[in-house]
Formats: sequence, C-alpha cells, structure tokens
Amino acid sequence: MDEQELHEVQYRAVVDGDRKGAEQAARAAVEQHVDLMACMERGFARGISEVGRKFGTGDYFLPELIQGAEAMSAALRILQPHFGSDGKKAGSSACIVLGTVSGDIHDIGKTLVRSLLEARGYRVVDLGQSVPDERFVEAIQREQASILGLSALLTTTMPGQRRVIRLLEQAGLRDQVAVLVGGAPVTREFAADIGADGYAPNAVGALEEVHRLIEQRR
Ligand code: B1M
Repeated sequence: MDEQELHEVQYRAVVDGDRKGAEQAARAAVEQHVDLMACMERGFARGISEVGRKFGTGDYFLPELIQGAEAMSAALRILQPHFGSDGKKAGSSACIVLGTVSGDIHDIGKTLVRSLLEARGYRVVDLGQSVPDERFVEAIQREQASILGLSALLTTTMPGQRRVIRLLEQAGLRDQVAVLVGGAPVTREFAADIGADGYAPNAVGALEEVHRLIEQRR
C-alpha cells in the first residue's frame, strides 16, 4: 500500500468509527516508517473533520461522533511515542503547562500538541480536559512553568481562556508565564483580544510558537 492509499484507509477508519481499523492503519504507518504528521493531517484528522462536518449537518448523531473520536484517539495513542523519531531536540528545559479549559472535554488536538512538544524534548505537564481555572494557576506556581497552553474546542468554552489569563493577572503571575491559545474556533484576533501571547492553528504551529515565546523570554 503506498502512502496515499494508507491515508485513505486511515481517513475511512475514523469516518466509519472503526477503532480496530484505525489502530491497524496507525501500526502500518509506524512499521512502514512513513511521515506520521502527514498520516495525522491527511488521514486521521481529515477523517475526524469529516465526522464533525456530518455531525454538524445532522447526517451523524452523537454515537457516531463518539465512535469516530474513539477511533482517532486509539490511533493517536499508537502514533504518540513515535513522533520526533528524527531526534531533533529543543535544547531547552522549559516547562509547559497544558490543558483544555473548563467545561470542554475535547482533548485530541491538545494531546497532539503535547506529543510534538514532548518529542522535541520539552517537559509538559498535561492537566487533561475540562480543567478548572484555578488548577492552571496552581500548576504554574508548583512547576515554575514558563509557558501555559490553553486549548478550547467549543465557542461556549473559549471565554475560559480569557478567564484563566485574568486569574493569572490577579495572582501576580502574568509576567512569569507566556500564554499560548489554540483550538478549532480560536482565531489570532481572539487571541490578541484576550491578551494571549501566542496563537497557533495546529500542532506544528504550536511547536513553532513555543520556540518563539521561549526565545523572546531569554
Ligand atoms: Co465535539 N464538537 N462535541 N466532540 N467535536 C465539535 C468541536 C463541533 C465543531 C462539531 C460540530 O458541531 N460540527 C461542535 C462545536 C460547535 C461549537 O462550538 N459551536 C461540537 C459539539 C457541539 C460537541 C458537543 C456539545 C456534542 C453534544 O454533546 N451534543 C459535545 C461537547 C462536550 C464538551 O466538551 N462539554 C462534544 C463532544 C465530542 C466528543 C466527546 C464526542 C469528541 C471529543 C473526544 C475527545 O476529544 N477525546 C468530539 C469531537 C471528536 C469533535 C470534532 C468532530 C473533532 C475535534 C477533534 O478532535 N479534531 C469537532 C469538529 C471539528 O473540529 N471539525 C467537534 C481533531 C484535532 C486533531 O483537531 O481539536 O482542532 P483540533 O486540534 C488542532 C487545532 O485546533 C490545534 O492543533 C490541533 C492539532 O492540529 N489546537 C491547538 C488544539 N488545541 C490547541 C492548543 C494550542 C495550539 C493549537 O496551544 C495551547
């Protein structure tokens, strides 16, 4: 199977909510040493976007949305340890606290961001999904983190990113930490409006933003 056919199988497995098929296609990618980010973008993530589109138009209901997400998450778990096998390291021991904001349980994109950061040698403290605002602040104090990454996938939870920034200000921590925001509905304009220091539309962009923010703070 060539790479393009493999992407098609990966895409189809997620659209069909076929967890076993997605796992097999992820293992095939690892074994064949193909570009794993291309598998994410052109295969699995394209599949979950299609699931989201069908859910939005009413062609899919919640069970199909959940099955698609489970297939995608299963594939990501297999790919995760293999990102960054090119051996490039960040040359920085900066700590990054990461999480999805309160009320939001979407974590696939956030986990992908974490995988790439870890693959580049950053220390990432992943607080998970639906993280209460105060837990971000506590983690930054505890870990002496220099970057905070906030993910939001719902238009209704995006205000959580603004709230956490305000809370950092109130705690007197705003100057110690650079805040990076992302997630499908988040835009560069929104990021600027809430006073974030960085924005990225995807996981590769998040990695670049983290490099930039760390350089800026040296
Ligand atoms: Co939900 N969901 N969902 N969902 N879901 C969306 C977001 C939606 C757009 C679907 C739709 O209607 N077409 C819609 C939101 C509409 C809106 O906000 N106005 C929606 C809805 C409505 C809901 C529920 C309310 C459905 C319901 O219960 N009736 C519910 C809400 C639950 C909650 O959070 N409280 C819900 C639930 C779920 C599942 C649990 C079934 C599942 C999530 C499973 C999981 O994450 N473990 C799910 C999924 C899978 C989706 C879609 C289909 C796919 C999201 C995804 O994983 N994409 C999504 C539709 C879509 O986005 N097309 C949808 C793949 C991932 C790789 O991309 O997450 O965008 P993404 O991450 C990217 C970038 O955004 C960026 O980099 C990532 C990698 O490139 N990025 C960052 C992300 N975080 C970043 C942080 C950064 C930087 C970049 O810096 C820190």
